[in-house]
Amino acid sequence: MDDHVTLSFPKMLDEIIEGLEKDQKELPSKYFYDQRGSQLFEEITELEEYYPTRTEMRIMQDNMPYIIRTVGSDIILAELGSGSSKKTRLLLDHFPSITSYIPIEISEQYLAKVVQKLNQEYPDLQIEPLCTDYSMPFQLPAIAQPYSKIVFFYPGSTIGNFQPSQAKAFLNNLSTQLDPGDGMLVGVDLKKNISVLETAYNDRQGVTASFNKNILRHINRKLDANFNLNNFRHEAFYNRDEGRIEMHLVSRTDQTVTIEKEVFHFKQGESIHTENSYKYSLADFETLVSEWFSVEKVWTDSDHYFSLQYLQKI
Ligand code: AVI
Repeated sequence: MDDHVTLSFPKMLDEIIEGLEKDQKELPSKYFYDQRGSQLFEEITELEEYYPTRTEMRIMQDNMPYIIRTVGSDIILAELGSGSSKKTRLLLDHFPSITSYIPIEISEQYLAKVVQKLNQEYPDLQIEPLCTDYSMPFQLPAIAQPYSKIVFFYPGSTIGNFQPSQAKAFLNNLSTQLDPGDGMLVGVDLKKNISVLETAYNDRQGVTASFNKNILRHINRKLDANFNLNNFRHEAFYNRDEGRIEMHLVSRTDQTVTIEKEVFHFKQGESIHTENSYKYSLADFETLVSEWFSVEKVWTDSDHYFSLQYLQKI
């Protein structure tokens, strides 16, 4: 029922085996997001400790007229990883000049549900959903209606889940779809006090821990695998040298796990690295994007925890 992520079975198996064969075992963080994982992530966004979502929403609410003026009119808005499109509604409600909306989402089910709802709520909006793994090269659907520019919307600092080299490959891929003058509205989490960061990924209720462990549950369900979730504990810490929060699952004991007849050994205390969440300074982010985009405008909150940035294709 909840075959949420529409990736082919052999690809998933290959990626997982490749990650677990490394000296520092790792798993691709996209496999957090089956139906349960997407729900847990929604719960994370509501947690008191997890500041990014509400801070970004607040930045959008506080600066909406300015954002509209900067982004321009008659645009095609293409949202990467549209999920529940909560933040998009904020744009759609204030931006009558969005002529078409392209939600891009890996999860077919999520996408179908959201499109159905948006069609009811915004009957005049042309919606062209695209179901794809946007971390791989993809092509935007052709839009018949006239428009002035294409703007990618990439909120939530999901760009921080790429390593900088991956982020560059991703930006390069996006830029092939854009003409000079097109743009991107992107949420970027900023460097800050380490305790604020570590608290955000170690919430008291343990929702982030469940989200982290869900990657193992997802693998058990999709593949013939036998991870015992109780034998792993959640760990999240800020790696100052790399400028990122790292999430790991640490083996509580010496154990073996079988995935489709492949056997993996875990020593007590050995970890699987499951996610990176990079935190940028404004200058570092500008450097990261500079080959393809100029930073036209940056909006932040009063604590400078988070930024929403408008980038223009050069
Ligand atoms: C989706 N992404 C931006 C989240 C983040 O903060 O890196 C995923 C997440 N991981 C743990 N909590 C939230």
